[in-house]
Amino acid sequence: MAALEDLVPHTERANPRTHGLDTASPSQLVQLLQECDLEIFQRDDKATAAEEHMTLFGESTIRLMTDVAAQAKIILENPENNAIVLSGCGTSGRLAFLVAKSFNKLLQDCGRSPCYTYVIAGGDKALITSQEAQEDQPELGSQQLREVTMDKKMILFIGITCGLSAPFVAGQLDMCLADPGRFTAVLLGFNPLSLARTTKVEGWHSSFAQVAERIHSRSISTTTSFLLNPLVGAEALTGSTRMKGGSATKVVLETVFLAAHTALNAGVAVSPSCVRECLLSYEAVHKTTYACSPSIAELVHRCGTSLQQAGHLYYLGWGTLGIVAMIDASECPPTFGADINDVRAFLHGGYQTLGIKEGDVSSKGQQFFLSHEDFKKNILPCLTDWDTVILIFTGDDDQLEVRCFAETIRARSPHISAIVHASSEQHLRGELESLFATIVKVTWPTISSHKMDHYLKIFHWELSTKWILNAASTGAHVAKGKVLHNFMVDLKVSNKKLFERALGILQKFTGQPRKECLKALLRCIYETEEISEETSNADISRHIQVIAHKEKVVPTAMVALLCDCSVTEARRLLSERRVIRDAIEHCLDLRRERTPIV
Ligand code: S6P
Repeated sequence: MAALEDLVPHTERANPRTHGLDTASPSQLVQLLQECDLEIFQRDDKATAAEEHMTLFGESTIRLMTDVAAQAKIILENPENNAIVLSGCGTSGRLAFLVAKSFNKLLQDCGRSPCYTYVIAGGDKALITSQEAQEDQPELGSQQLREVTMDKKMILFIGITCGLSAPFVAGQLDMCLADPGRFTAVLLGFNPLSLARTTKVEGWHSSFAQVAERIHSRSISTTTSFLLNPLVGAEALTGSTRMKGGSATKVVLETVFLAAHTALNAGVAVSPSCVRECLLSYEAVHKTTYACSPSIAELVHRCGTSLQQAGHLYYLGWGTLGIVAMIDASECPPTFGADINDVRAFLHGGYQTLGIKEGDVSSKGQQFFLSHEDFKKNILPCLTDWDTVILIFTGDDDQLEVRCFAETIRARSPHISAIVHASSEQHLRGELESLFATIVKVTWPTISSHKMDHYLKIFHWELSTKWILNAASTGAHVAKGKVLHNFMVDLKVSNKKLFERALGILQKFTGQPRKECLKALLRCIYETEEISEETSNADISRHIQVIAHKEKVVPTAMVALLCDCSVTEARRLLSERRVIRDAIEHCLDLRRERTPIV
């Protein structure tokens, strides 16, 4: 019989390396993230059953990526009539957007028509703020796919769902499967097929696993369907697929499309060696980035101090690195239950640089203010000593402009840091460097002036920035006490996946059966001690709607279970400690005292 842990999807497993994440110092934390990120590039040497242990460098993965690139090449031969659609929810959708944007630019640079497009659950505003609930809606997914492909002849659709779980993507894949004459469907994720989500999608005909199974069986005999699901190891922060899942998504997609474009430009077939070489170059990014571990740890420390003192983190980025920063900031509310103002990103050129379908959406509210000018107008005048401002730029950006901006900020706050990417030939002016209290300077080997190499360089810098900012925002929330061991306990339960995760966390830390945990969770959601039969049996979507307006629901349920007390009492106990982790540790200690081990 399979052990219980074997039934948990890889993307939801606790990484054994990071059990002590919550008590790690900034440099230990960076070391742990370095080790976890390296797992993305693990080799197939421990492989037993081919499919169950497929890794990024595994032969079958490289073959699959080559095959998908060959399909992409076919589409790219006629970009006016065809389309490549990348789609996903949350981080997966944001990366779909970023990758589509980059490759459209590459096409335009080569004098061709752009043919990449993206779909993200929740629409363009989900690129900036989290809209997790739409992940649960398969019909919305297919409807949006229909809209962007209406007038297209042939479509390569890549549905990204790290956990092989998002119903939004299932709806789209189902639609592609129904029309193999037009659609080639690729499912990209990081779990084995056997661990795809099996729960039936509310109000729909199938589970995600059933759709994934159909993709897989069709992939055996045709080239209209592919299942691309290498394993990249568990996340450093349990379930936080924005981290490794997101990085691996970026690596896989960019490798596939770079291989396709290279073959197209050279008029040859896509080669597996091109795919392999590209993957190797991404592996080298890991080395180059983490060679800066001491300065990344300094940055993590500074960001942690800010959040501990109720200060804010402000990312000010240039070019696509600014978009990477925007993505990192947008993930903090759903991941850490953070306030939208805790971590904010501002982009040089604002909506013009972002280039989304809906254009400038800043009229939707203050959280959609995005440009450096918005920062100067709305944030700078109220900057405090507890805030940290991080400038993110490259040796290709205008150093004079960066310096002027840095000086303006410096006049208000000493806590200004920088993440800078430059080739070994590019030098930062001393007067610019001296403005930053902390600087993560990533130095890259000089590359050829070939167009493809230029794009690859930018992709590398983006990934490197992603790793550094993921470390900064995760480390800062760890310092704030949001994490217990390697579990985020104060998660915002905004969709079914997160509802399930919340139940798993309660079971793990309280040792109570699922039924009791569900009861406690419902008591906290509805703030009552008596849960009616009707509420117990209601669809999870109803509970999620109620949770949207509540704070600290999971920690409250955990305290109620650990201390065997009412919701009101649990809320009181939680409020006695400023840090959630301390409050829960205290309850765990109390319980140990009550039930000593004999
Ligand atoms: C995870 C992130 C989420 C996920 C989203 C999609 O750290 O906060 O927004 O990206 O839930 O997940 P998946 O498994 O479908 O890619």
